[in-house]
Amino acid sequence: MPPITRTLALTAAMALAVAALPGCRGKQDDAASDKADRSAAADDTGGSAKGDFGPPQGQPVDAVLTQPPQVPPATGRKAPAKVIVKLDVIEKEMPISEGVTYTFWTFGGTVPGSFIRVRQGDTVEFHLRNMPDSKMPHNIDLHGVTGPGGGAASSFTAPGHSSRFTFKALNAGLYVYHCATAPVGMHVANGMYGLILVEPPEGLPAVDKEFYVMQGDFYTTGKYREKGHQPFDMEKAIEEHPTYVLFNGSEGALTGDKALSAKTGETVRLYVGNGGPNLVSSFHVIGEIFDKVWYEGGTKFQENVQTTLIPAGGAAMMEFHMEVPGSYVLVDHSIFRAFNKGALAILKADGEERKAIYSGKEVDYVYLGDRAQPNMQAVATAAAAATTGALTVDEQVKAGKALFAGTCATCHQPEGQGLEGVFPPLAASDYIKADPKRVASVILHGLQGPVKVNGKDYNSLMPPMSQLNDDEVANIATYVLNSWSNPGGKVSKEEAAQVRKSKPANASEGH
Ligand code: HEC
Ligand SMILES: [Cu+2]
Repeated sequence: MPPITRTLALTAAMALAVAALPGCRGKQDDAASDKADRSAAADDTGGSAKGDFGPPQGQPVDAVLTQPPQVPPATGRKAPAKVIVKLDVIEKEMPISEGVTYTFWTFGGTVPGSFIRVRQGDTVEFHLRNMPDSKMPHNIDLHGVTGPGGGAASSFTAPGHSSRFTFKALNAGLYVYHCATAPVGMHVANGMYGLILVEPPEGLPAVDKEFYVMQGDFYTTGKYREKGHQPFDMEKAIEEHPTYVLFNGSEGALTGDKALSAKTGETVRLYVGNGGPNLVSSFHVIGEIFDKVWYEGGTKFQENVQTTLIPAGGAAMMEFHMEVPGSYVLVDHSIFRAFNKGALAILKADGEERKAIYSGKEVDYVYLGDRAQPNMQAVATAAAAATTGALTVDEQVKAGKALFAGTCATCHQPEGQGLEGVFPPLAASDYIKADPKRVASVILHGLQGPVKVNGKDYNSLMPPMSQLNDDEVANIATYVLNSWSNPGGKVSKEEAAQVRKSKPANASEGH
């Protein structure tokens, strides 16, 4: 028999055997069915039909809500309880990147919203309060709710009002919640999402560290990192062309001194959600392998996973044991999002080196980009000064230095010394000296073809860096001009904007 036919025949035989069971139960059949029941129980929780453990017992308890990246402690409960959740909707302006602000709509004042943790079988009394100074009505749809709209229909809340509804958490799992007020996409794009964990009755295995991370895509009228206040861009949102893709609602939310931290020898569990509104996340941690992934936030785990897919409006839990100290970079492996839209966070592990496991060096600027710097404060300071017209060369140089590390140093090296025969030096470059204006042009339009720098010939290609905004080009160019014995000078944001519109410089010009 060919394999497929044999499988079919077997399946048919099994179906017959199962169908025969209830009718004639001999001793042997009993044993067989017991075994079948037990193995079925092992890989089937019974879902919502088995999730009602009766009425709540004891006094009502207030849910512990935490701000990201914190996760509330395990409930530790062994019986169903009545749990009160009080969540406030707050519309507020917050940074989305250094020197860039955005009007977020939030659950609990943060993006993502407060983390909620309950136990399967709990009765949740949900209070949603919309702050009086809000401009919009809001509601909440919790994916962990069994019932039409997931709570949305019962929770429509005008500014200055509050609403209340109750649900029983029948299914264990990690669930997204979000606002579902029209236009739904806009409310979600403005940051209205978070996670609710419904623990299985026996709880989750204990780990050393738990973190709450949530991805979201954002749409601003200005370019990526264009400074100042940036309004929401509905057109870009509909086209699904995000300006930012972020973990925890702002660039740098989880880098520098806000990086997640752990120690070697510890087991880390991440609760990762994806608020969308549009993108699916290819979630990956550079330098780690997930020992376990509870894919889609469900009950079963897969082991030894590199990258896990998290749908918009979905979540996953993952666990790994930390062996080697250093920086681990959380990314959406749709990789332009990590390096050009902000989807990058850092988990820093402290501990003893373990050369037998990993002999290499710490992850460098190739992966960390400009996040290798402890922070990008200098960039924000420069941008703020630029808007008031008080920007000094010194501020530009500081900002440019931070940006250079993540954008140019890969090729031209951290001190601008270049790499002989491959990347020309920027330090004491006679090419720059011959015409300092060329720096901004080379940055924006790239350079190709033969070029002689300090007596050495190069014939290669520098890709245009037109993704940088005018501020960034001005600051990097000013930094280069004022470093390593170059002639000095200053490039303004306006000049950078002009160069962007002008035609590229020819590499061989002037030589
Ligand atoms: C991917 C590698 C790469 C990156 C990143 C890069 N460059 Fe270049 N750059 C080159 C190469 C290669 C050349 C020479 C091109 C040629 O042969 O025509 C060059 C040439 C130059 C030159 C003119 C020659 C000289 O040495 O004076 C300047 C100025 C320059 N780059 C500045 C920058 C700045 C500023 C940045 C960051 C915004 C940057 N480059 C990023 C590869 C790179
Ligand atoms: Cu809303």
